[in-house]
Amino acid sequence: MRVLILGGDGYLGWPTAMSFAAAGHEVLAVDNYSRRRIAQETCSEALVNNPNLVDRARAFGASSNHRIEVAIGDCCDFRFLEGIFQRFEPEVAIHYAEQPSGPYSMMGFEEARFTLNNNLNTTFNLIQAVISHAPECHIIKLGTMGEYGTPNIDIEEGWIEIEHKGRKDRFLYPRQASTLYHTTKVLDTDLLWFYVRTYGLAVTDLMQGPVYGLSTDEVGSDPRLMPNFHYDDIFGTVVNRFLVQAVAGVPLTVYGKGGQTRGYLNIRDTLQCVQLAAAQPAAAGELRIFNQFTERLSVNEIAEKVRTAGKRMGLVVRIEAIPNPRKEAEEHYYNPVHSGLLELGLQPHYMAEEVVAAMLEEVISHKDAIDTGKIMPRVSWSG
Ligand code: USQ
Repeated sequence: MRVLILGGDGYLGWPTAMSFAAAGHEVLAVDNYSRRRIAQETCSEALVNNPNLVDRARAFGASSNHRIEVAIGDCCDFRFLEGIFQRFEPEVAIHYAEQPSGPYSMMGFEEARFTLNNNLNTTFNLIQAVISHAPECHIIKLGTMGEYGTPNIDIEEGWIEIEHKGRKDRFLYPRQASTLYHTTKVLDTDLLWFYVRTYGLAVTDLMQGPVYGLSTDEVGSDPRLMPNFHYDDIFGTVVNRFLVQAVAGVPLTVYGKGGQTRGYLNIRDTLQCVQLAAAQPAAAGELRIFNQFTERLSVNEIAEKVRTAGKRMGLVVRIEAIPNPRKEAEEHYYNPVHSGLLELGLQPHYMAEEVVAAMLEEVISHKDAIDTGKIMPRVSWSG
């Protein structure tokens, strides 16, 4: 397949590009480096200094013989994106080209405005490019489990059937996000659903939980091919942050009561899920939604897992609850369905002790690069 990856320089975009290229697909990765810019502006650089996208693609090509074509540009610029579609004629477009940080979106007016503009404009432009130039192209859109929030009822897989005054219909499951970033994903979903209904597009929306991990099969032992592994409060997801904190000897930063429960997945499983969705596409006129995670864990449970694995390796891991900088429920019901991707063939990698230990080993090999100044939360909207 001709696979277009928007946001191909990101934590997930880059490993996705390598995995599709390694599987024999023709890959074009597009990025405007906005995450690198924000990381520099907010002192949130990744643990390892990842080469730029052109250099990474060259390094991957030299070691694997698989080619990744690169285009640097902004998907908010419709003429640029349209040119990519005209030239490459993608059969599948995987959309990661969004500002992915909740905390960044809550920093202030400019950050909020950028997040809103960037995320909605890229989604809108992608839809328009597909309608105009590749109506058969399957859109795989990265959504987030955070769109649903933490309702006091079971979370269905995208849709819910409602019976009201004796009549029934099927609707998008209600969404109530807790950051502006997550809210932009809710708005994306509405945009996509409108265009699916109206123009018969084929769309898969992957409602992903927080991802963890530093490596994928294609990285091998070449640090230049590593995903951008962040441990700061802006881009670092909680598991990745705890791994670095454990290695640095800093107490694990549990926010508030630590009962916040989410659906987590290993970065290797993100790649599997996207590959499975691409190989078994949505039908024309279908908005297919999967809840993309493999296991439900609270922040306290994750902290315990890191402490236990660390102990086995001689690390003394302390856990210290700190005031929660976020406005979110700290004790809540959480029971999302997640059977769709398993039915497509997902083979989960769970967060077992040896998996956590292996990730700690990898972080230890980069211990000297840890900057403990990047660990404590700097953005708060808890009021
Ligand atoms: N948390 C802590 N301590 C920390 C960092 C986080 O207790 O040091 C808590 C947070 O308060 C939250 C939970 O851990 O309750 C998850 O936080 P996170 O930063 O790992 O994840 P989140 O901000 O929700 O966002 C991340 C990605 C985002 C993706 C989302 C999936 O940055 O792009 O959409 O995970 S989900 O959370 O399911 O919405």
